[in-house]
Amino acid sequence: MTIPKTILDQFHQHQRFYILGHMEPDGDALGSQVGLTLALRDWGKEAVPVSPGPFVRKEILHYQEIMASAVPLGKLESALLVILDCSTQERLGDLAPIVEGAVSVIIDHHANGEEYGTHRWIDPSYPATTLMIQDLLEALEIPLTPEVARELFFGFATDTGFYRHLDQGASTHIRRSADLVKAGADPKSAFRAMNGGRTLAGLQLLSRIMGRAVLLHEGKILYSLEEQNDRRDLGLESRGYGPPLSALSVRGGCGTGGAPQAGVGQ
Ligand SMILES: [Mn+2]
Repeated sequence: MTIPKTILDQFHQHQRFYILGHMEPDGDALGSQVGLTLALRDWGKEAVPVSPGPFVRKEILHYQEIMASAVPLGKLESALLVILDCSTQERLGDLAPIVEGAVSVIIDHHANGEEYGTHRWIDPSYPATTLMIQDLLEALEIPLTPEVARELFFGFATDTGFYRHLDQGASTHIRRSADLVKAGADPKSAFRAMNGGRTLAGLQLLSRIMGRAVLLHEGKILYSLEEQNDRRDLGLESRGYGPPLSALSVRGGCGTGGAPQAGVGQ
């Protein structure tokens, strides 16, 4: 953990924070945003989580009501913009223009991002942005409450596919996740939040998609498609089946049986 001192100074120096994340938010973006927001409030600061949405993924729909959708421009002056899990300015969607002229801190674990913002802490060795927030809170000596721990664990769990995408080098990360459980996170509830709420129609959609799957290039690529009529036929509006990556892990393809990586750790 090497958090640039300039980043820590920004948190000490500001009183008002807007906590932003990428568009089409996932558990890591939202868990980081809400976890940091709650922790900053505990620390005596003003913090508002802001998301450009849209809220598509089933496991995060409940976040929509607690996220603001815009930053009031009159209040931007003297505030710090904290942008989490967002590798490019463009991924902020409608919120992207407010970065110009504001003081911002970018905290992200994507390796392939672009340089934007005022102060940057980018570290691809982290499997989730929530773990960076956990280290940040420790460096700022802000204690982990059960609420904050639950948010951070949720992001960690979604970005690691509930530990599935971690390898032998991950012992430190796993130990850090144990600290979250000790502070009040509940793995069983997080797993249920990630995977619960499936409908029969959602599974039938997945069944259609799997029925069309084809292996190419000696098993290195598995592709399938969803047809335009599928959702309408089944009366589905949102993506009710969850990311089918684990379902796409097959013998005879994809190297050691791991799922194709598209969409993992976004
Ligand atoms: Mn992430």
